[in-house]
Amino acid sequence: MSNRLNATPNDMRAFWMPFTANRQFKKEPRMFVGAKDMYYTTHDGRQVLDGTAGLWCVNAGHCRPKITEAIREQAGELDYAPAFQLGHPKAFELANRLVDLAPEGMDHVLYTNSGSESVDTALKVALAYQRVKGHGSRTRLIGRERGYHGVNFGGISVGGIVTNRKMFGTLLTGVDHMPHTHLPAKNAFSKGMPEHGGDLADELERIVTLHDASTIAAVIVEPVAGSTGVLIPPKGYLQRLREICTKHGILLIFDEVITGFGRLGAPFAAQYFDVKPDIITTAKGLTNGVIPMGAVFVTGEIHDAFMNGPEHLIEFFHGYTYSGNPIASAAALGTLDTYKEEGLLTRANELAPYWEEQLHALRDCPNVIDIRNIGLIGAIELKPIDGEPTKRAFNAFLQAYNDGLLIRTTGDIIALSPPLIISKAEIDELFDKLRKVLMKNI
Ligand code: PXG
Ligand code: PLP
Repeated sequence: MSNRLNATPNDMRAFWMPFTANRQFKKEPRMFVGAKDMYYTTHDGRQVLDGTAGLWCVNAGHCRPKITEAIREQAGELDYAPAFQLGHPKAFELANRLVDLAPEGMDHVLYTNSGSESVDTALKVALAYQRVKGHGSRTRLIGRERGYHGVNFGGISVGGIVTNRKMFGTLLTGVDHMPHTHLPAKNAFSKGMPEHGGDLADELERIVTLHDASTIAAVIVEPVAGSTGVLIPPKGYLQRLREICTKHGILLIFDEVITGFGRLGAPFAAQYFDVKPDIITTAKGLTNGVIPMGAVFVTGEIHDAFMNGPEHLIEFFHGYTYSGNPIASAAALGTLDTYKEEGLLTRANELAPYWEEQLHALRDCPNVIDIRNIGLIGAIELKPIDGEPTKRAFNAFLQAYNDGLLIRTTGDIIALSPPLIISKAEIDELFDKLRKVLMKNI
């Protein structure tokens, strides 16, 4: 108890915490004070198995030496370089390394500092691209119900989570949404890609007919929706979206903030599903979550369309003070080295069958109404408590935390996405702990 008093600040009022039940938290704080590999250390000295890679970002596990060292060295050598009209070598080295990992033809990257910034950057690139190509009437953006694309205005406009949108006015105009693909009545307890719902991609055709293709710039989707409760694309769905976009001259943006950097067993979901978008947004796993950084990948065709006009003029009026920040770039290089040395970007492939088996073994636990998985992602959907939606899953989160396991919940869904270094023994530990939680009267 004395530890806890030492580690917990006396006054926690000033920090208005993000996406947090602030009053509940401040009455009963949950603090991490250390981390190594698969485990966090809490303020009261307990080890907590990281079942979520932080917030889907610590793909190589915690406090990895190559990353820590790269940051330390860079901080002592070049701390900051202006991002506009000046450069530093590591940002270029990193961009080359990144395009080598990306699907063929995605030859250029723009840097950001988060997934939300990556999304807004991608939407702006798409609109500006249509304009420089002489298609200035293509101003509409199409998202999807239950999509999560971060919290900035562009991202919540194309996003489809009501609570993230309803307080914030009219948002971007000219946005439409496709239906989501979550069909529990047909697909519950699917392993991998569900059988039913591929035809929902044809809803895009309907939207195109309604607005006319000449008004639509881009479609943005998460290949696997994470935040909104792990919605896995039905068989054929992403291929069909690609066909419709190509047919109508609409850009397809994959938001790979969660799926990027090995979560499914390939560097990007685009490769895993063998569907090539025109733009990919990333963040999180790019630096192992350690330093804020994102990257937006675009095709050579998109990039080259901007490289016109007098050479002394800026080609694209967009960028951040910290785009390609030296310490972030160094952290990303250390991360890519770690991924490469340990084969982490394909490791989820090896683990997926065992992961799937252990996850689906929870099917007999009380209140479990669906289980789904892909790559090293799992979701367990719980029956909501009557009149108190979200409470059962939140109770599970609190119980798991107390029992030494970090899980993530959204609505009444438990999402699991451990670091890609997890061992089979740690997978066993994760599901043993989770089973005990689910067996309690939560
Ligand atoms: N796009 C997608 C697909 C995301 O999942 C963002 C954009 C925004 O990224 P930033 O870096 O601005 O947060 C995300 C982020 C969760 C959870 O538990 C998911 C995210 C963030 C925090 C928690 O599901 N996704
Ligand atoms: N870069 C990174 C970060 C990787 O993880 C990998 C493969 O996992 C690669 C590059 C490709 O490396 P190699 O040419 O050794 O297969």
